Amino acid sequence: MTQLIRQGLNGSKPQQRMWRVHDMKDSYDVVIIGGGAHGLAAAYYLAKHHGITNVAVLEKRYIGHGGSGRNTTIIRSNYLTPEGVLFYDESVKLYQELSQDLNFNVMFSQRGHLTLAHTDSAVRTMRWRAEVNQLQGVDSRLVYPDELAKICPQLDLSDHPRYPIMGALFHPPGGIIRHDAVVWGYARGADERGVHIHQMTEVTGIDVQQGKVAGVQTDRGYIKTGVVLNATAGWCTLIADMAGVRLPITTHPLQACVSEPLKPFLDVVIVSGSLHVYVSQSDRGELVMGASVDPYQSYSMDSTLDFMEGLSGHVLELLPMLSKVKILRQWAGVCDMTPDYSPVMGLTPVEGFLVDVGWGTWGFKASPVSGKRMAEMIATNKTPDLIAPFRLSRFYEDALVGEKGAASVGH
Ligand code: PYC
Repeated sequence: MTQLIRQGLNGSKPQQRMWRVHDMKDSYDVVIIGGGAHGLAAAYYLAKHHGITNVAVLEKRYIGHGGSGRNTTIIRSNYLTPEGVLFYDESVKLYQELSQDLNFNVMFSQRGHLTLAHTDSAVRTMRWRAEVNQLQGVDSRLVYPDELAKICPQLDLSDHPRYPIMGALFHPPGGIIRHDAVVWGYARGADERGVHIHQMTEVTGIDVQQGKVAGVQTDRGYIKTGVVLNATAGWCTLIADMAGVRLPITTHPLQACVSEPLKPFLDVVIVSGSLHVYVSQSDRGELVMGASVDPYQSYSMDSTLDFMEGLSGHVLELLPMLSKVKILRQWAGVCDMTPDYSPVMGLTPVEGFLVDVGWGTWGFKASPVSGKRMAEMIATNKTPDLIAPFRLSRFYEDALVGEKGAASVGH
């Protein structure tokens, strides 16, 4: 800060930019489509772990313009399936080291995560999740109102609400992070190692010849490449269509909002599947709140009054003392929903066309692990065990990874 003020006063040159602008080359070893946390993480780990640096990340707008800059920053690994728990656990561990790894503060606050249960069947699901989590070595347990009152005294634990709280899954390693910092940190780390980040560069076609990727057409010219990674989340089916690959994915808007800043009072993340809400307090004091995806398919990133009214009513059932708090802003992103609420990662029928998609409302928290494992897959040409359950072919093999019970809210 002092340095910034000094530079402002004496007119000296600003610090070096965090990532540079390059001319686009005619050819790259790997082209990653999508400059969100997933695409940038894959580029970073390709360069850092595998020495593959002739890589382009193509982003049609600015980096982090999609889900990475629009999510509600929750990190957790308290999933329902063993496959999901192991996968997200690696992500939490990578997030724990990320500030040091990137030499950039991503402000990961492991303040604990509560998934509330308001019905007998929700208590049963929380117990089930706790058992699966513990078997995989992940810290999660079922807590009842007496303990909940100590963890989060602000909650209305009385029998006044329509759906009184009966218990919760408590996951101490869960928390929140600064999502933009994750994007910027990965971008800087990838750029430092030689990756080219091309913003405002839209992919308009994928050149497939004899079943193999041969190149990518963009609005700035043609790039020759043998490997394309589709990391475009809500827009992933549009990109896959260009390669002739069909994905079992539909795109839905997901809305969120923040309140005016309040003095710090909430030091845990609260989620209620039955009420379809999640709330946390950011380091700036704003309450960050969201709900489930909109119940219609759309690429619209407009926000609606309907969402705001529904969300407010549900948040007030949990935290009635917020009734006078004002909303500062609201926004929307688009989510690539899969039938089993798990991602789709790895090979497709087109050689050289890989996917890191199907991230629905659970994608940001997987950025490090998906980046690391997709980079490993590109470098070794082998599917890492950790992501094998998420292969595209599971939809033809009757091997779905049913994760709906652990999606943060009811969809
Ligand atoms: O899965 O934790 C989650 C989540 C939070 C917001 C949307 N999804």
